[in-house]
Amino acid sequence: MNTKNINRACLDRILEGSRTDAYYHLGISSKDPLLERLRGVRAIITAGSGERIREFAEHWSTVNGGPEILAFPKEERFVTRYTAGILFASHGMGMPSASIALQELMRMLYFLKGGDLDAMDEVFWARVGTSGGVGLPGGSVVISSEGLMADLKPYRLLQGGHGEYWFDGSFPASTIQDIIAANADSGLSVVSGKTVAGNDFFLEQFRLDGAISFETPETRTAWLQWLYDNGVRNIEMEGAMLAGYLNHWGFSRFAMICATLLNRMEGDQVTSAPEQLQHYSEKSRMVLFNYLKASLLGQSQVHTVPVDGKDPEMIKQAEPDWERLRRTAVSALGNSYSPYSHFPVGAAGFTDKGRLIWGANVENASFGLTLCAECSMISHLCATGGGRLTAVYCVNGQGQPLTPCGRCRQLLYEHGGPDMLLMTPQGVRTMADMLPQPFGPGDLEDC
Ligand code: R2B
Ligand code: URA
Repeated sequence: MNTKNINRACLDRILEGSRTDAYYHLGISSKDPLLERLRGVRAIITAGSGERIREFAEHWSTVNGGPEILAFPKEERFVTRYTAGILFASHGMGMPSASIALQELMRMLYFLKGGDLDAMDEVFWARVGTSGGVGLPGGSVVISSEGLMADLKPYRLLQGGHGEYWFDGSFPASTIQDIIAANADSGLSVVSGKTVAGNDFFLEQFRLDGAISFETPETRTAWLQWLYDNGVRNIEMEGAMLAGYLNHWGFSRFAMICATLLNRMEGDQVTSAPEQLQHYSEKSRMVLFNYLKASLLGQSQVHTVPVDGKDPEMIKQAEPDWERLRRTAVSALGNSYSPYSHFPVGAAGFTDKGRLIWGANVENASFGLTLCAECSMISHLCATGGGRLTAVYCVNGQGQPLTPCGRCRQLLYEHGGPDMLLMTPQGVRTMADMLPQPFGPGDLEDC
């Protein structure tokens, strides 16, 4: 936690008892006996709508065998519930509303944990919401890697006459990975990408259908394309502030999980039937709950290293340095030649002799002759001494794992064989998993 950024001068007086804190918008104070029952809180889950908060609390209670759901008395602004270690709180729409809820929740957490920064840091935060997809159809689930404003700059506020306060909008990468891993076998379409938070649903989301509109179809399309090219995958209204404030205090585990209601590349109006929209939002809840079950209840349904008849412990011991591979693949992105797709890809691998090799995609004006990052990595392998590939990591422009295309699986198989490990969006897999019933060098042996 970032001690210097916490307003301890004020908050410690509440702990000492010389002041009572009024969490005015949540409708409760630090003297309320109800709060005593929240001291064991392990996660704070927020959503825009109060109705969703009620549903989340019901679901979480059911998952935990039906413990009591505690309700905060005031519901005029926000709806707040607590059950089985999780505080569920609504925040309304937009950053001005959500920042009020968040600041009161952060203050309350400090009070609940008696100012113990380690205990506070163990708490997981999430916002679960809806959004407009950027190049993604309705019903996708986006786990945000970064929250940015509509100009792709981080969240900022006026600093009384002296300039601006800037906030870091990044979401912790390890939490994103864990959420993706917890959903690996869920069948849900989960992607990670940057998220833009618009201050106005219409104007700062470049809609043409508002009561006021400054855009033309051309400026709207150009903005959305610019977002897409910069790795943005969805648009909502709170994420830049949320990540900014949680980073400011230095929390290590927080995330934003939003369902897309439409593909903004195809339109402005949300026209799907209410049942369809409900079904879309339900997906983001399921993604969150799979993670909560895995991380809080230890009900890990996935996140397994494939065994392939081997002792999983042996595989774990031989675990490659995935973080080093990831960093190398991310730095290879800088060598990508992708002027046509604007979709850089980096790849990195270890050989059986411990050599680290890498490559990036190389496009061609003919399009069809484009070389994937894995092709260039394998050329690198052969050109610099060869060897067998033991572990490979490919990343997209956001540094998230990317699954090799069919052709590249064949190339990787040739140089790594069935036991080569591959990092995928669903966790580590073997080549045998990724290319079942392969054709390989062995098939030519009898010829
Ligand atoms: C997503 O949906 C709401 C607007 O419809 C807003 O709160 C958001 O971030
Ligand atoms: N929420 C938003 O903020 N934007 C959309 O397009 C859809 C939901």
